[in-house]
Amino acid sequence: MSIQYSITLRMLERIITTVNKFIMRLVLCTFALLFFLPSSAQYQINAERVNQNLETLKTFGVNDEGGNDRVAYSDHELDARAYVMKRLNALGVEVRIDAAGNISAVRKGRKGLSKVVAFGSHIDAVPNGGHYDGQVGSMAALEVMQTLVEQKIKTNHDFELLIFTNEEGGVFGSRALAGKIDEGTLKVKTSSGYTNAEGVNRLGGDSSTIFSVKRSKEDLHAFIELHIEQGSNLYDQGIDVGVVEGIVGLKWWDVVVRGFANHAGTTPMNKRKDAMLASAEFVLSVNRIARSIEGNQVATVGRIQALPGAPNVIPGEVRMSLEIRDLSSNRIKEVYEAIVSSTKAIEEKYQTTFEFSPIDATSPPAMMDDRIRKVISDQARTLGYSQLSLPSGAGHDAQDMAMIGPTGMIFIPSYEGISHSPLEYSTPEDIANGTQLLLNSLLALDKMTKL
Ligand code: HGY
Ligand code: MN
Ligand code: MN
Repeated sequence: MSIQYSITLRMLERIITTVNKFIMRLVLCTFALLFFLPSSAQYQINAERVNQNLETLKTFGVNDEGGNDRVAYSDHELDARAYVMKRLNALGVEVRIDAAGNISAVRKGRKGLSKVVAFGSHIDAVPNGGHYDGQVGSMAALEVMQTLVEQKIKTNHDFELLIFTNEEGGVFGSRALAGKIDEGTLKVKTSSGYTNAEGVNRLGGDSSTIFSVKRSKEDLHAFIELHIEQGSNLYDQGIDVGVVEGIVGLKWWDVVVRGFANHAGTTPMNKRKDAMLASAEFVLSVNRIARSIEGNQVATVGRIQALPGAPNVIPGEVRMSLEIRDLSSNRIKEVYEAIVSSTKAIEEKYQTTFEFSPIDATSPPAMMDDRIRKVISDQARTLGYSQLSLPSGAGHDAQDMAMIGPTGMIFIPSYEGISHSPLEYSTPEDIANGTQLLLNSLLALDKMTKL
């Protein structure tokens, strides 16, 4: 063997060894990437902290019966919002109140993309409500933000936390973002006694520039709201999380019944024009009509006031609310028309008149985005949570966000399906599960360049 030949052989051996080493390293690196480097599934939310924050939030507006008096625009709500903003400010994210009073907190992504990944809910409650509706989703959103900051998670998009204004009085804040409010909405008087215009100014918004908050499809990559189910499907079946298919639309009306106020002792029973009696028959008729049509529609008279409101005066006027909900706008119209036409006979029978005026607090039915539903479902499977796909009978800010961009909702179980009641409850474990699923789903959506 010539010297030249043996040198060539040795060189060849060296090259093969180097290539082998390179291949081995490549295999090892891939292995490490797959199994040891962080993936979204390995970012853990702090289960104890999210539940502790919810306990603290309860203190703003808790009443003697354990219920929640934190109606939108009340002093209790102002205090609760100050608490949430303090927590957000401490995280060093960009916190602001928009003209509609919505709290927005943005953490910048690394790519300077114009569309945000948004998430959030509301912290206002119905009168004597519970401590979980909206509030679980809001504290989960805070926990997501805190986890992103604390664990220095790099995201492609900006992540925006939203706490919406006056959800319970007609999803006001999210409707403003969707550009669905007008002067009439601003004049609506809310449970706090303030109009929406007065209320948003109390929150630090600006009713004079409110229409400027409208966002466009170019602004939103994706939005997810975590919420308690407020029904009993998950609770009854022992299922961990719900993937929401769609949200019912709802419409509200003021109903005024006019009769004749007269002496309750001297007016014989056959000579009365009793607005309360006519209203009683109306309430029964609303229930009967909603049940008589096939489907899942619901109709409710939830507020009633007799005037002048004295034991010894036959009510001359009654003011009521009417609410109808369904996944189809046509069905809502059909039920409304049947209810209105049923009042003709009541008017005649009791010598009264009925007047219906729409309240500007309407939300359209909204389907959730299929791709986001799949992301939530896949992430729930990876986390080992049992899941159910289901519609929402309650209204949510997510239905207005769905008009702006791809939107999804996650539900967690509500104890015995009770909601809008001081007895509302979800377990700390379910709250932690929901929060983890929210984080994982948002991070998965962040990786998707286009939805
Ligand atoms: O009334 C609703 O459905 C919601 O809880 N705001
Ligand atoms: Mn509610
Ligand atoms: Mn809610």
